[in-house]
Amino acid sequence: MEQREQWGSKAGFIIAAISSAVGLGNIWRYPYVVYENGGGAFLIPYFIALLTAAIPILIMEYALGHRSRGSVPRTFQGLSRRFEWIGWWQIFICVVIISYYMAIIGWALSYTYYSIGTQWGNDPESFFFKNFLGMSDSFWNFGGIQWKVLLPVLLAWAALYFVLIKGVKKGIEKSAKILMPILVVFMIIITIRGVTLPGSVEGLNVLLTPKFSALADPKVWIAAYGQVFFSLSIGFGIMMTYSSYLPKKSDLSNSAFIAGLANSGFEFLAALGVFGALGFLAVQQGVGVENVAKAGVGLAFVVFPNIINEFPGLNSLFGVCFFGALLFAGFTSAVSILEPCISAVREKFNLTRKAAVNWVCGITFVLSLLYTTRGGLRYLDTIDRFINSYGIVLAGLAEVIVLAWVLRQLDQIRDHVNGVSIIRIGRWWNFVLAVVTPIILIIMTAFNLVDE
Ligand code: LEU
Repeated sequence: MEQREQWGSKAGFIIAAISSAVGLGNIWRYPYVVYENGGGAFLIPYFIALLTAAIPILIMEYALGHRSRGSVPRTFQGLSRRFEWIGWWQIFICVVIISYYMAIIGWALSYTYYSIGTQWGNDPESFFFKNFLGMSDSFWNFGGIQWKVLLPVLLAWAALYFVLIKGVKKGIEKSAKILMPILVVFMIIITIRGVTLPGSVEGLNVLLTPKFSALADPKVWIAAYGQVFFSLSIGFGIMMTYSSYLPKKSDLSNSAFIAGLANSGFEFLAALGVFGALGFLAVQQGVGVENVAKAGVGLAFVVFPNIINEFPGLNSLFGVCFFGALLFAGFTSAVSILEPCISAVREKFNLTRKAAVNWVCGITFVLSLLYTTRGGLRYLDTIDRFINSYGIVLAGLAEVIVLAWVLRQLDQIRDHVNGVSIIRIGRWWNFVLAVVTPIILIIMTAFNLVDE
């Protein structure tokens, strides 16, 4: 058995953790989820979810991984044999997510290229659905593989494989250190340009005006928790796996606060840029923001090309920044989605890293082909909603309940965190995890199920 890998430095771990958190969720997913859940109404549940669940769970996952120094199933098995299945459930979620995540990365790669000279033409909507995805009008006519989608997806897979095979320090950490600074520059350009476009205020109003009535809707709450979990990469083993590669003496709570706040900062910056740009488009077309932002999963690939077409200058440059940001953010997150699977398979079957990477990439690659078919977008939409509203939220809930109530481990975990961290965690953390998070999640999930 090879030796367990480690990060090169503490900064390397934090950059890798942030690069996992900042992903398609921040740029592609957040704006349309905000939009579908009442615009500004979403912000209140979002911040409540962040403070009452996401950051406390992140601290817990860092501690679990750091303490066990093993894969996710092994971590749960180490707590109690009865709960190894929670680890495998989380691995399953990673497998489901990566298969569609790679499709979107493939789209982003193509669109970075199409941005040069705005190759989508005057009708980006039919370009995206008909020309690029090759979808037919009839719902049941799913058809076969769409080559235009498959090719960029293949390229993205090749790059991903290259990084993963190189290992934790030379692959994951190094790629994050190269791509994150570029991403930061792209994001700053998008945000500044987005909020300074004429009409941007209209879009920012939609984002920032709270609607308290929406707080009564369980769907909005579940969407907020789902988004926060997805965006911070918690509830499905990623952060646990990343922290399992930390050296023994490593600050945990501080890292969790940095990663959590950096991710939300990014998400918010991206949202300002995106909504500013939506306001601009609405004003250009003389309609309300709600009329331009209705594209759901396709928002980034339909509405953004429209925005770029209307741009007062440097269209191609803005396009490359936007889709390039999507591409790089997505790529470093894709790396992190596969690492828990690699680590789990490697330990379970006693494989070398190379063999584990081959198996995991091979299987998930084949699954991802589903989304390169002509019906890919439809599958993607359904699976993304389902895995977020139930898969991730329920996995997070199961984790919290088992640790807080069944195994009663919270005090030990908190001691572990406080033993290595500068910022000490108080008893509020136990209360939030044992009481607040489960109550909100159970009630909201029950209402949501009844609703559906
Ligand atoms: N946190 C990532 C994102 O926001 C997703 C996760 C599945 C790695 O896109």
